[in-house]
Amino acid sequence: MKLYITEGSPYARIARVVIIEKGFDSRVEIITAKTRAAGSPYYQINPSGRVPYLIRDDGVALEESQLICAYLDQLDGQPLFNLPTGEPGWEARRLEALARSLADGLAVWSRENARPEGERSPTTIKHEAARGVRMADVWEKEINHPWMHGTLNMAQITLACALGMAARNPDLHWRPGHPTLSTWYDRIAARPSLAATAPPPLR
Ligand SMILES: N[C@@H](CCC(=O)N[C@@H](CS)C(=O)NCC(=O)O)C(=O)O
Repeated sequence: MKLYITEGSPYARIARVVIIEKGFDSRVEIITAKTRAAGSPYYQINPSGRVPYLIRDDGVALEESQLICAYLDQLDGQPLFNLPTGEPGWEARRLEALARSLADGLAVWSRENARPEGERSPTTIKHEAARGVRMADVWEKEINHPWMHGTLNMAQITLACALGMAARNPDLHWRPGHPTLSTWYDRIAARPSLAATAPPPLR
């Protein structure tokens, strides 16, 4: 299989973490794509131009990190990330969605930062920065939820990849005022799958 990524994409990182956690490193070739560039050869491979993008062994290709992770997880018949039934399952989905909401906002902010200086929207950046603060406040409380502790799950991976975006955004400071979240993050960030996929700081 082939997984197209960019080093800074939190969504691609989620898929990469799952690949490592599943022990699929040798089954999936990781390829860095050139995204957001006119005429990129990557558009011949994935017309949407987005990452992550998984090309399965049978040639079928999948977009969307949640779909890619769900596919990879069931591949060996020993899923790691199945959800509990009933109310605990809804809690798990709620927390994953909340983590994804944080990632989505921070991704918009990063995208804005990546534009040429004269094309950046201060309004969008202000809006996403304020959303980021509100979401970090929410997570400072939610991080005590039992689903965010113990056996690794998709909500934990998604939140860790969202918070890890601070490495690529010099204006994102989610730690101050959020000591419980900071302690949680430091623990999960040390996990080999997360350490191996940490986004390199912007040059
Ligand atoms: N909902 C998608 C989001 C994927 C996404 O937005 N990827 C960004 C990188 S963080 C991308 O490929 N952007 C390239 C572009 O917009 O052309 C997922 O979960 O996979």
